[in-house]
Amino acid sequence: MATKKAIAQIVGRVPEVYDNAVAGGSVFYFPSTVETHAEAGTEFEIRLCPALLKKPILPTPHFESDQPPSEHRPAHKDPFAPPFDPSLVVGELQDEEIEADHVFLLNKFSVVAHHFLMVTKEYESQSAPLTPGDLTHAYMTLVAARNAGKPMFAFYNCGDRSGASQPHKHLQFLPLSPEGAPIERLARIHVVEDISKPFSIQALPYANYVLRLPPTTSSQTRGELADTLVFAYLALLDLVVSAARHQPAERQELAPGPPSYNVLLTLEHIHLIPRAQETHTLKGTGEKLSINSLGFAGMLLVKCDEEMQAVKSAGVCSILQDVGMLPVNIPSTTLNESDE
Ligand code: B4P
Repeated sequence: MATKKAIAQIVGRVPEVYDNAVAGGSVFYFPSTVETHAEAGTEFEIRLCPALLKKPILPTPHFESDQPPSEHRPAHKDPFAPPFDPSLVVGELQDEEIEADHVFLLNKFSVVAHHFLMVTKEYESQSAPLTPGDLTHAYMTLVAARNAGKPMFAFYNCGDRSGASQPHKHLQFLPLSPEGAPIERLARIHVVEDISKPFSIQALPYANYVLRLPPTTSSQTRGELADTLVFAYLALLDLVVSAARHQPAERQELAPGPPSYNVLLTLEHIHLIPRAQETHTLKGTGEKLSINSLGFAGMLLVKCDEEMQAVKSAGVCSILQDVGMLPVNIPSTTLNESDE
C-alpha cells in the first residue's frame, strides 16, 4: 500500500534529517536529565532542562479561530505553514482515500532527539477535533515506528487550556522505551472486560478516559482502521464533554467555552484527559508550570532545581488534578467497571 510505504520512509528518514538539522543549527537541542517520582502505582518522570530557561515563552494563543494566525495576529508567522524551512521537513503525505494531507516536520525545540510533528497541510485550528485522517495517519506512523524498532507515541494538545502554544493543528511524536510512558503502563495493567467500552485509571485523582484498541491485522484497510479509531475517539470525547458539564460550579468557571483536552495515542490505547486550566501555580516557587499532554503521559518538564523540588513536594497527581478535571460518576453501561 503506497501510504504505508510512504509513512515507513518518513519514519526512516527522521534520524538523518534530525542529525543534519542539529548540525546545521535549524533544530535546537536542549540537554536534560530525568528523575523518577513514585506515586499512584507508577514511576512518573520529571525532566530537568535548565537550557529551556533561555527559550522565549510565547503567550498562549486563542485557538477558536478557523482562520490562519496571520489573519488575526499579523505579527505572528505560522511556523507550520509553507514556505517551510527545508531542513525541518521530513516528508509529506497526500491521501485521497481518507481525505488527509499532512506534512511531517522536526520539532525545532528538541528536548528528546527525533521528536517530530505532523501538521495539517491546510490551516486547521488546534482546538478542532482530530479527523479520521489525522487519527489514521498518526496510528500508521506509530506502526511504522514499531516496525522499525523505534517505538514512540503520539500526542495532541487540543484547545487553549491544553498546554499548546501553536494554533495550527499539529500532532507530535516522541520516541520512548518499549515499556511506554508512565500512564500507559497503568493503562496496560488495567483489566478490561469489554473492549468496546472506555475505562478510567482509578488510581489517578483526575478525570481520564481510555479505550483499549483492538490489535490491527495486515488485511485491515485504512478505512477500517479509521472507523476503529474514530469510534474510540468519539466515545472518549463524549466523556470529556460530560466530565466538563458535571464539574462543581467553581471549576466550570475555570473552563468556559469549548472543551480543552489532551490526547495520548499508542498502539494499544487512546487516552483523553479533559482540562480545566493550562498552568499550575507551584506553592514552593510561585512559578506557573504549564502542563501539556506529556504531563498527562506522566512526563513533566521543569527548568530548574527549585521547580523540581516544588513539583515533588506538591505531588505530581495533585498538580495534574489541579489542571485537569475532577472524576465524575459515569454510568457503568457507558464505562467499564473499575477493577481496582
Ligand atoms: P504545542 O502543542 O503547541 O506545545 P508544547 O508541546 O507544549 O510545546 P511548547 O511550544 O509549549 O514548548 P515548551 O517550552 O513547553 O507544540 C508546539 C510544538 O511545535 C512544540 O514541540 C514546539 O517545540 C514546536 N515548534 C515551535 N515552533 C516551531 C517551529 N518554528 N518549527 C518547528 N517546530 C516548532 O517545551 C519545549 C519542548 O519540550 C517542546 O517540544 C515540548 O513538546 C517538549 N517537552 C515538554 N515536556 C516534555 C517532557 N516531559 N519530555 C520531553 N519533552 C518535553
